[in-house]
Amino acid sequence: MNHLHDALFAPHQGSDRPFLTTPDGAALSYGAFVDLAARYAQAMADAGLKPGDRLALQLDKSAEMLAVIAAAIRAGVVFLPLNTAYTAAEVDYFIRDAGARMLLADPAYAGRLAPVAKAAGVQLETLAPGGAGSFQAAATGLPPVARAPGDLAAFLYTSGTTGRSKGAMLSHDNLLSNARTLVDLWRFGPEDVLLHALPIFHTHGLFVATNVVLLAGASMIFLPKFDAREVMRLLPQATTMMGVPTFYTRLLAEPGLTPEAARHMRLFVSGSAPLLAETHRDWHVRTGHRILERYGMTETNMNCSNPYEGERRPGTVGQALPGVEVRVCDGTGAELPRGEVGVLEVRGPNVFQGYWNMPEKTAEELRPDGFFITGDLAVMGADGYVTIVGRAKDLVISGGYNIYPSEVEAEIDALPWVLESAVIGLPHPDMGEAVMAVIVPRPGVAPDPEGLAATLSERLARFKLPRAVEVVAELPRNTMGKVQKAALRATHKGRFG
Ligand code: MCA
Ligand code: AMP
Repeated sequence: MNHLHDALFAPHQGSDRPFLTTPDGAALSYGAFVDLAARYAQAMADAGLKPGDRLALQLDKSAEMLAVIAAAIRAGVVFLPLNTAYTAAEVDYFIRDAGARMLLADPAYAGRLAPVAKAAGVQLETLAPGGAGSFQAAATGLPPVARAPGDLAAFLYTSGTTGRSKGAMLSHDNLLSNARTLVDLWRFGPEDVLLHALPIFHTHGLFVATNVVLLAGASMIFLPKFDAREVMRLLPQATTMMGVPTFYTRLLAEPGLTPEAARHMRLFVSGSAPLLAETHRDWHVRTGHRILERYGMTETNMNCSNPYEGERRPGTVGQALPGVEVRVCDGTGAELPRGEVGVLEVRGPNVFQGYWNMPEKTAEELRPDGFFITGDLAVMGADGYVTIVGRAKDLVISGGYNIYPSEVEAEIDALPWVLESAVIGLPHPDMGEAVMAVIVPRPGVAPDPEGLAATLSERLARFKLPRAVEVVAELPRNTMGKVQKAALRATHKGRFG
């Protein structure tokens, strides 16, 4: 048996039913998808990839990318999907840390990735829609390789508040158990058509959206990226959509968003960042639908959800999923009474297996009793509804992407004109939060705030770049000498409107 393959892919073998359609109307059947995955799996084996080897992917969103992921699962190869915005310097870290054997990239990225792949001793291959690229499906398929529920399926990299990015190890059952719960809870079935506009290198677009579709035998309209007009055009053909809050705020700006336009829809899901209660209410007024907000993390998949039937309470992330335990604790892991604010901890079959090659980091965040410390500050009501009220971790979430201030500060501090810096997240009408850098220049060296973004973009993905920069004489500090980011956020809070 291959735990994930048997549940997600095997039932669809030979099926003519549509798995996905693209905006131009082209359709890929489930049978063709499973067949392609089997042949990519054979190509992986032919290339020398063995069960347990790591395969890094920096690919534009496509059906082929999904087939490669299905192939890795079939072949027992551990895949690590990487944001296409990552620079060569960022990819360099991931392929070395994961000990990747192969890096499969879009041809457009191969040029910049070739030097880092070579230096790291990682085989670089290209994949392109339509079968172009050096990595080609084999003529025949590989039989599924046996994988137990606890075997590793994927590494997803996530940063901590300090230090290096960590590879969260997710097992076959972490992914499958969560997808099963969501299909059930959100009532997904074969008649559903999911409008898929999320990227597929993160949990939301890949493990939540795609795995739920596969498990339910539903189909999806697969958009290369989110585009409000395109979503409006295709909405009448869909029954469900999953998105980050920015999707919903941008769609609210579309005059065509009416109950009529959303008539075929049965469910809108939001997550990855806080959905303002105001957006929830505006959406209801405009469409007649109440957005279902849920809460998750890379390390845990989904933890909490508002109900399908019952009250979808604006500003809350609902209750713990069936089979998942959540508790609000003080810093020691002692549970606090309902109504008190503390750190949210989670336990269940969804919780990851630890960080790759980082036993100390794993021990810091996973308690001996199996609870994972999320770093999110929350309060739980008497009825179990959870409200996320803040973050104990220094993290900015912009348009659903995580940006770790410590990583951006380290790059800024390395510049010759900078003495020190503080990177903060400020409210932003479109992205929820956006990044600002407050910089103290080195005495006697001319500051160059205008050139900052261009310099940083050589090393950092563009979504991490500060959208505002302020040069100051000194940073506010408390008596312990620690930079007071809350004070900085208060000073600059209106910066992005
Ligand atoms: C793009 N840019 C951004 C972001 N996206 N800047 C800050 N934050 C962002 N999220 C920058 C680009 O670098 C570019 O800058 C400029 O904005 C325009 O780029 P474009 O690609 O056109 O942007 P967009 O199409 O407007 O994208 C915004 C977006 C997208 C639709 C909100 O970021 C998106 O699809 N986000 C979803 C992220 C997601 O799936 N998160 C789930 C993570 P320049 O001009 O300088 O080059 S999983 C997770 O968090 C957990 C597990 C969970 O609970 O789900
Ligand atoms: P990631 O590291 O990409 O998995 O991001 C996980 C983080 O996203 C969580 O720890 C939360 O801070 C945040 N998050 C996800 N869903 C929600 C939500 N519905 N409301 C508030 N924050 C959320």
